[in-house]
Amino acid sequence: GPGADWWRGCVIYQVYPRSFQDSTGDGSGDLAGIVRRLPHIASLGVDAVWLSPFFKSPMADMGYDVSDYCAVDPMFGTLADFDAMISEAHRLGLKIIIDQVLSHSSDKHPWFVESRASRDNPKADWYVWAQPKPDGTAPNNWLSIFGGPGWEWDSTRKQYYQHNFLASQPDLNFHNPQVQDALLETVRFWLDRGVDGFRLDTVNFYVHDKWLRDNPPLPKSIAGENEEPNPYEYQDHLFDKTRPENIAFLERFRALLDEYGNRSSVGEVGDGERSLQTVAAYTSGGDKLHMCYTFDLLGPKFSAAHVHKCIADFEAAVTDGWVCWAFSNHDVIRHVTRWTRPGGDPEAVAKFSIALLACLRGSICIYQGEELGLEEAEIAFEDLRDPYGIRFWPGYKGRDGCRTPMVWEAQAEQGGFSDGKPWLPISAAHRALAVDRQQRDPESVLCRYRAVLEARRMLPALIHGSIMLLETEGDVLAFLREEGDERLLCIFNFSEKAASLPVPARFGGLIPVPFPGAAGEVGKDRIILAPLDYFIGRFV
Ligand code: TEU
Repeated sequence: GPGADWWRGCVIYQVYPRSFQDSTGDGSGDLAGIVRRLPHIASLGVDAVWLSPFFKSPMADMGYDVSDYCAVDPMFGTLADFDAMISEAHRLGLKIIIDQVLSHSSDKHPWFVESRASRDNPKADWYVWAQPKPDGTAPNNWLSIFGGPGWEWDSTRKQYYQHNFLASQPDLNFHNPQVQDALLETVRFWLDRGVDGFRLDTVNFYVHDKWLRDNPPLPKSIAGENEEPNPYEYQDHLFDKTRPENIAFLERFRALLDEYGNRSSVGEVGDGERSLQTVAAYTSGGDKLHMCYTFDLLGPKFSAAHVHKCIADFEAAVTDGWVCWAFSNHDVIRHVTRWTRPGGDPEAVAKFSIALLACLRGSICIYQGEELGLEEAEIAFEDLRDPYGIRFWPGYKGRDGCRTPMVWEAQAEQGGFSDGKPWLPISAAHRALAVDRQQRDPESVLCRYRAVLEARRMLPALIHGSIMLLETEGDVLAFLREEGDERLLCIFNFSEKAASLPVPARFGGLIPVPFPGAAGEVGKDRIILAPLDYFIGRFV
């Protein structure tokens, strides 16, 4: 139907519901709070909102442990609040994308409660159960991403069950078609309520190795580098995720979405070095996912060479598929903190980053608070809520530093987020950057976000044009974005030093495009860029 391609090149705003706006004074954000703040989201000029989970949950992993896929957790409100949110979002021209955590459920989900009750109940095979080894130990060497073994002993069934994350997040058994059917029914439930799309959590973790084979031994090169090696590096039972069963489920999922029309999906693919092959397998052909994102730009690397490589690798690997780029989300250190060099200016990094993100080929996703240029918050151990951080502190401090509440009013005690005590403390540094203060300052990061996203909307070549990387010298990234007769040149100077590069003359005359914050200068035959400066030009 018309507008069915809205997701291609769209701008998504990620809301972490617990930390967006509290409307009840209990210190946790909720759906009614989101409704109140939708005008802020709309004012940014984004197309869609992705909501992290608000489903019924014991909150062991902050909602990524679902105990009822078709209910709103009372902490967040009711289904009526959800319906009100959808209609208000639609009235403001915003699509709603919800987060489906299908790979695992909570151990409090009735399916798991039934499954663990005996070895022969109707749902006995809905999770990944296995016999211990003869010596009583776990069936194989698989590990949990959140630390420790990937198996938990159950004293009733006298068997182990598998989990990739917490022991309270048992892995659903996708080899069982009934499990797939039941999960697709929950997807249908939300489609019927009018959601426009889905973010699929850990979409490459759905199907496990059905022979439960051991992972290969950890290579010395990895074991040597870290004291506590990242188990990702050797979770090979997870990693053959281009396997046919996973693809077949995604085809079923897509067929369901296509019954409705104008819906979209974005899969989270964390698959180490194989991520791009997985993205290609999941997004090609137009009959699986619409788009995926990887962790490529969610890490510490900030250089022209790194972004160049990410783009080049993506374009080479995924010829028929679509990416959604993000620099920050609820799992990683905020990018302004990751990317500001010692002695550097975080505000400059925030402004540079949004210009870069807006020029990339793909859809783009911004995470609540990044439009304020927020840095990672410091959290004391006593205040930690993330089980992953509690487990690995202080080597890894977890994800609470990027999950602290939004700041709306600089003068209000809790930044206007809540009348009660927020579930995570609000940093003083954040309060100084509150929305109301930045709103009044045309030079603020917030105003820059609005202006950059508006400029992107005015330049269709940035939304769906092709991309062609150019060779440069130094810490400078340059590429062309082309659509129809439009040919744009985008140049970003990542370095702390001024840079200059020759005007690529073979494309005709170059004139600067008025793009917010772009200050590069075209000389007679060179373009000159100050540190963290960028230039957008048009060949005529
Ligand atoms: O994240 C999957 C994932 O890869 C994370 O475990 C990631 O490695 C970690 O957060 C460190 O960056 C998804 C969700 O986004 C995350 O919040 C959940 O905890 C996880 O799945 C389990 O559902």
